[in-house]
Amino acid sequence: MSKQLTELSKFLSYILRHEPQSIGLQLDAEGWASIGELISLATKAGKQFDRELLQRVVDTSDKKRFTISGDGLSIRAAQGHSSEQVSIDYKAITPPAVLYHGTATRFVESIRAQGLLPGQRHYVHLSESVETASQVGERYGKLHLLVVDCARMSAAGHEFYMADNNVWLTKQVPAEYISDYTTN
Ligand code: HQG
Repeated sequence: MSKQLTELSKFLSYILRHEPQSIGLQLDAEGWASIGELISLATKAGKQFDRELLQRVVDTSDKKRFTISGDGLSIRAAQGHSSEQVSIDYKAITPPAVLYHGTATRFVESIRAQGLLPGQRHYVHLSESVETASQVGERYGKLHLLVVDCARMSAAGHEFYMADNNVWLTKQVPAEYISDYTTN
């Protein structure tokens, strides 16, 4: 991805996940923003781009971070929200028996004590593949991979959701369902 596209992707993540009000944008509860309004408010705030560039960011995003609505008029971040404007009505679905979470070694002691908490975001993010979980964890330092026992969590009544881009979400993961990833 070019520098220009990466920069726009980061701007869109910031606006559509965290701080829409910083440019005067209102998202609906499902996280959608009007593309026309987004472009005009961003331009006023000094960040200029057009519909074509926006489409290129959406199409080339490695994690499919953004979704454009069927009518082509709206855009939302698939997951990762912290904004109070957003409360997506995800439908609970049955998760695979296990999911993975990559984190940094320095967080592990606290995770063992408190479980996985969403922090600023609305949900804890989990991955189906060890590879994706590894990439997520490596962003914060030395990687530590955790395995979440979703079968047991599900049986105990915890709900799981899947974002538009196949990232798994759950409110939190109590410590009893977390173990270290081992290859043997
Ligand atoms: C950790 C990226 C201490 C948690 C990825 C993580 C993802 C705790 C960090 C998405 C804890 C939160 C989300 C506890 C959790 N004590 N640390 N009790 N519970 N943590 O960024 O899952 O590239 O909010 O392990 O692909 O890393 O931005 O969550 O290390 O889908 O599009 O606290 O962000 O997407 O960090 O990443 P984050 P995450 P993008």
